[in-house]
Amino acid sequence: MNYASTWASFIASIASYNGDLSSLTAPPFILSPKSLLEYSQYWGTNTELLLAPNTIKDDDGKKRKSSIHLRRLLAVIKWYLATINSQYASRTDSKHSEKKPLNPFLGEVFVAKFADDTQDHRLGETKLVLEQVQHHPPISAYAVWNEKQNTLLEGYSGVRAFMSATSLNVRQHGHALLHYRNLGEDYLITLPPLHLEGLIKGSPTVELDQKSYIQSSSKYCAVFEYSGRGYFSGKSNSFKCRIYRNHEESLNKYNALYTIFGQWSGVCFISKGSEADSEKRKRFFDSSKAVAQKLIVKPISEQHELESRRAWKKVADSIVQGDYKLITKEKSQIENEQRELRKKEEAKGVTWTRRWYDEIDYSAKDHTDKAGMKLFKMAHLSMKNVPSGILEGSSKEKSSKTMKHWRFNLEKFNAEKDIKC
Ligand code: 0T9
Repeated sequence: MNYASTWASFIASIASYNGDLSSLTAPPFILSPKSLLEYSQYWGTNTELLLAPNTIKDDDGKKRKSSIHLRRLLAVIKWYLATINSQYASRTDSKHSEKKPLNPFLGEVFVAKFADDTQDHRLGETKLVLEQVQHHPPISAYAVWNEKQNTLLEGYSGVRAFMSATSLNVRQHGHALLHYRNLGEDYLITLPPLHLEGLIKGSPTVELDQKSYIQSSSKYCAVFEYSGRGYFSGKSNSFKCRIYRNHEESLNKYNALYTIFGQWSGVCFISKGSEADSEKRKRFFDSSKAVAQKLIVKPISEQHELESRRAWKKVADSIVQGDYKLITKEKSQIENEQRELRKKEEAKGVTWTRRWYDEIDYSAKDHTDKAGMKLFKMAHLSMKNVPSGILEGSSKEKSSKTMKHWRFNLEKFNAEKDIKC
């Protein structure tokens, strides 16, 4: 079969797709040799911007009208724009085409460091700690930790995909929490829905949809609205972000202090008030120019057998070679090993121990994440296990009763003996 007809029959097969992406047998040229777990690394790519709020202090510069908390939120938004560009756009190859990642196994880990190539080493060491905490449905947990600046980004994400007539729609479960411990400031970040465009022509790209939120513990909040080609501006990756003093004011867009607008993968502008004012706008940020820190990963020969690139090496090599039989053989081996492990656990009545993450239950009185919970309450976001960014009281909330969320356990990570960044 030639390329075009293989692709056409693959597209036909996903039209009748049942909800479980791992069950799709995609042609080898659309397979990525990377594990989906690795995709969470991009939360830390723009390290310098992530750490920038730490340098916004009361005494910097002249007396300013805007509050220090507002200025920090604006800095967080710059980082957020850079990170979503890294996560959803600039990560892909020159053709900007998505490929189907490997389905991470339970207990798979990926650890690395972001290089600090500043002259004065002002950033300090930033560690990346990823762990697959659930296989079915899949959930990846992530942490980006900078000890010197006492700054931690932690979160988790699990995707659910639904096929429509022309695109693959994806909802994410999970969220991120950003802690600037020296500032005593925390942020809650929700994960936007997305869809894949260009499936039929064979070059799938991500477009973000609907809304997402950033809630600061200082009460300031930001509401993002995403749109693709031909909605707000005719450009792909368009967004509008309105900034409010607090959640209550965000219920009426005319309360917006500022509106940021443009492309999250490129240039965007800021204007005062609730509208995207193209006459009074100022340039705000250009994601395509954001500095990306290099990720330093240990050579495979030094990796533990649970580390992504070591565990998947044979599969990855066969994907690069495009050897379909070998891909299937190597993949089945990993899948069978996993099935055996689960059977043994079941027989012993035990479950897999998560290495560095704990599942916290927000419905338990004595849970240990009061700071995170406070942000959910401030933003009036649902704390239940529903898609990210669902508001409290929404009809979609009824689909879940539990409130379980994955949190990074720094003590466990520091006590780790076998797997080092
Ligand atoms: C979390 C990110 C996520 C993961 C990926 C949808 C997608 C899997 C999830 C949401 C990261 O923080 C950000 C970026 C890209 C998302 C992926 C893009 C993509 O195509 C895959 C899906 C599962 C597929 O592989 C579909 C197969 C397709 C390429 C061929 C039909």
